[in-house]
Amino acid sequence: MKTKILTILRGTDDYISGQEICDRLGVSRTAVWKVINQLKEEGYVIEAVNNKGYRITEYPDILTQSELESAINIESANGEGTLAKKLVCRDIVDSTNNVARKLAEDMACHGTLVVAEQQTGGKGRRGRHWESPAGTGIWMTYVLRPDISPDRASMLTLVAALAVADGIKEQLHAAGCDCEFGIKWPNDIVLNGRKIVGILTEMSATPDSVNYVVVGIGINVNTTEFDDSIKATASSILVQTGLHIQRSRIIASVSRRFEEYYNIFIKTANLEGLIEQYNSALINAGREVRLISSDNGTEHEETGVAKGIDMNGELIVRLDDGTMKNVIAGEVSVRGLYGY
Ligand code: BTX
Repeated sequence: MKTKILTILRGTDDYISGQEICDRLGVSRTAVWKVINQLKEEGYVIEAVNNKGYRITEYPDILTQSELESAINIESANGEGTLAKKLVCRDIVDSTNNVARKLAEDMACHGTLVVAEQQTGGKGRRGRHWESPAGTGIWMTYVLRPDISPDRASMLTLVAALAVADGIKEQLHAAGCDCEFGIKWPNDIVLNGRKIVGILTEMSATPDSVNYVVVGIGINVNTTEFDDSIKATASSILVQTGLHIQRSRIIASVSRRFEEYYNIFIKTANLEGLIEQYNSALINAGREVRLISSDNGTEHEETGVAKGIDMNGELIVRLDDGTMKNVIAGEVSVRGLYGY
């Protein structure tokens, strides 16, 4: 009922009378009043004006079940058109990817989304650590059950990157911010040259089919302090733009975009239908890149200009000697010559 009342209230900037809420939900005035008080205790600022009704004027930046569900309901026509089909909200976990994997083993459905306020053992790629302090970031993992061959699954990371980039961009634009923001191939998301998002995809599969894929996404939203080890490269939306964007809104936008792009991807099990969009979000496109590969411990470096991705998600680079090269994610590290 809290989610339903919150959904009604956040669906309009106008006042809604207590009576209208009662009529729409078939509940008593006292029940509505109780929920309004609970919401105020959680930090919502709600104006109550005689003969007009209630209106929310300020939202707390919290990730409760009702806050997230109502934000998702408003964003995606009451839960249609979102990849966040079932929400699991936790306070502290080791890693949302670990929780999601456990739920997936227990048959959690496609579109289960695990969200936590804090991770004590946030994971990056190749065993690296992901800093996930309480209350300021988004640490979340989607459980997906795509009917594709396992060798296609890594492309889901690029689909997720596009959804995250576009979801955040939508919120930044709504707040009036037009900044240098986009994807650094294959799946880092960069704002003014700083890393603000990381994505870790893990899969359980047989040689022929995928049991499940978990896509873990970390977004530094309102974080202001970073460990010395990452200070030079990491940042947050707040630090880079000065804008304090509510985390639930970003989760709702990203989940809607992810559903849309996932459905396009799954038709062909490649990125054919998303190349244009991905390339327009790609900050490397048209810029110089350094390709660093390692051959038996010896580093090998080539430079060229990134052209964009192909339908398999490989980065097409025109090398300085004019030859074209397709770069496979994970095999070569790509660095910009213009900073991070
Ligand atoms: P990555 O291997 O690309 O990035 C990890 C590296 O990024 C670290 O070695 C460190 O240098 C730097 N780093 C660590 N924490 C942060 C941070 N908060 N912001 C920016 N840079 C940082 C990227 O791996 C994949 C990260 C996925 C994180 C999500 S959070 C939800 C889900 N659960 C989980 O355990 N992981 C994923």
